[in-house]
Amino acid sequence: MIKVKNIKNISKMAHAVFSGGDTLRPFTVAVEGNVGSGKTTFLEHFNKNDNVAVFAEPIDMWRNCDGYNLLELMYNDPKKWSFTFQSYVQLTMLRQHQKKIKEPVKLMERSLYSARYCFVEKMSRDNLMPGASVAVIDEWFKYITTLDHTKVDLFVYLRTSPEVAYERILKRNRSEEKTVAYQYIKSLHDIHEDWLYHKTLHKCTAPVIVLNADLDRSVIEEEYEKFEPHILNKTALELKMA
Ligand code: 8LK
Repeated sequence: MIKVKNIKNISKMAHAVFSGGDTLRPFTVAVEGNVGSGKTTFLEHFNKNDNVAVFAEPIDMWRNCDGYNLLELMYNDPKKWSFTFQSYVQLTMLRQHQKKIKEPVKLMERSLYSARYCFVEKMSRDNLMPGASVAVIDEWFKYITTLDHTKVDLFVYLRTSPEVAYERILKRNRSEEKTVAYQYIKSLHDIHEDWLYHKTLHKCTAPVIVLNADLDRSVIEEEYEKFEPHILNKTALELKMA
C-alpha cells in the first residue's frame, strides 16, 4: 500500500496505486466493439476530459507502412495479406500500450487483446491465416503481453446488434471497407460476444462494462455518463485531485 506523503507526488501515486503490479502504469481502459459500433464517438466524448489521454486506433499507420496501405491490401486479398497486416497491427498496438502519458487514465481504441482474440481469431477461422502463421502471432503475443504497460484494467464493450453496425459501415463509406459483407460483421459480432459478454472464448483479463451501443448518437451520451465514474476510475481521480 502506498502512503500519500505529499501532494506534489499525488498524480504519480494515482498511477502507482492502479498499476496492478507493473511499474507506474495509468488506469488503462480499452474500448472494444465491432466495426461500426461507435468507438470514435465514444472516444470523442472522453477526449474532452483533461484526465484522460485518448489513443485512437492507429489506422493511419496501417494505411501507410513505408508507403504500403496494409489495410487495403488485407481487404483486397485477405489470404495473401492477413498475416502481414496483423503482424503490423500487433506492433502498432504494442506501441500504443507503451506510450507514456501524464494523465491518470489511458483510453485506447481496441487493444493487443482484441487484435488476437477477435481479428486473428476470425482470420484463423476463415482459413485466411494458416495455423503456422497464427502460431507465430501467438508466440509474439505471449511474449509481449508479459512486458510492462501492456495490461488493461477495464474493457468497455460497445455492444451493438450486427445489423446496426453494418448499417453504420455502409453509411460512413470508408474506402477500404467497401468489400465488407454483412456475414463478416455478424461473425465478428459473435466473436466479441463470446469473448466479452458470454466469456466463453479466450481469456477475459479485466472486468467488462457493457454499453448499449445500438442507441442513436443523440442519446448515447446519457449511456456514457451512466458509466463515466467507472470508466474514469473515480478513485484514481479523487487521489489526483486531493
Ligand atoms: O478498425 C478499422 C478497420 O480495420 C476496420 O475495417 C476493421 C479493420 N481491423 C482489422 O481488420 N483488424 C484489426 C483491427 C481493425 C483492429 C485490430 C486490433 N485488429
